[in-house]
Amino acid sequence: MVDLLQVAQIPPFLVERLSKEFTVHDFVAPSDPEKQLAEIGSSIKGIIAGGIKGPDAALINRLENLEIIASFGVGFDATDVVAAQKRGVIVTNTPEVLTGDVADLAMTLILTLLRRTSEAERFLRDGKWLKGRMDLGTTLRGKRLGILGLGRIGKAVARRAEVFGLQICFHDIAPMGDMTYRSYPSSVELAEASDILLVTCEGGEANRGVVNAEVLEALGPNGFIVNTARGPIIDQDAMVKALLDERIAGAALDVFDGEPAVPAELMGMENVVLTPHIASSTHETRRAMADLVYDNLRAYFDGKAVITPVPPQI
Ligand code: 8YV
Repeated sequence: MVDLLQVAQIPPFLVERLSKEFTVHDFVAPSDPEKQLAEIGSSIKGIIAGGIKGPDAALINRLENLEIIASFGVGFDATDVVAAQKRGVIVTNTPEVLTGDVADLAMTLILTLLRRTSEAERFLRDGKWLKGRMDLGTTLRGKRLGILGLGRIGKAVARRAEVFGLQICFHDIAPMGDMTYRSYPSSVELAEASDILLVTCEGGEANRGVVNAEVLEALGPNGFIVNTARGPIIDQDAMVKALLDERIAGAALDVFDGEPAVPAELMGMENVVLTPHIASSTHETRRAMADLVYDNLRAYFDGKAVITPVPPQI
């Protein structure tokens, strides 16, 4: 059986399925990685990675017989794709199958943030309703939603958001051709034109800190920020500071820089909605993602073309 190295947590049912046809070596939290690699490193032909945890260049280059990295997630920033592709190692991800659920969560966060439903539930459970009414929320209708990164997920959110009466605008580095939504040439200009700034662009070094203090300043004291992409895209310290100083109105975040750790300051803020990276976490989507990881590996080791290769990054 072909040897695979599992470097990230994936659903147990996927490990079980793969284990029937491959030898899966658990390398998620190795107690002695050097020893384990000395024993099995040369036999490893495939890596199973995750969206948040993937192999770095050192591990990729250490595995001399590595041929494929199958990542459980659409974002592949955790894997050093350049190091892999330089060596001719194929990398696959799980696009499309999670788009709908991620877009649904983005809408959920926007609604929760503006209509204050998390806060409302805390208000009720804490018995505060018995003593008075809760403060008012903000309507979605007529508000401007600025989408930073109008890819598959950004477009899926835009379609949903239109139904709620939001006006869509965006900034993307890729040319968008006949797009009817208004485009802005920079993140700052997009933020200036937005009531809600939604981050749906790719993660990775190129986009680290794209939403910086200047962008948050442009969003302004009535502006909300929502992130379903990757934590490091937002300068987290700048965002916390902007929230503390009331220079932005609120935030809804499914991802964090350094997750699963979340800045303590955010925990106590009523105008902040926090979810533990659950955008693709439905039974149906996780099954579909798992099937795609399996199908990519099976296709590759059967000598066929993989289904969802990550495009060349070099
Ligand atoms: C997953 C994700 O939670 O697809 C992605 O890029 O971030 C999420 O769908 C993650 O990949 C699980 O490893």
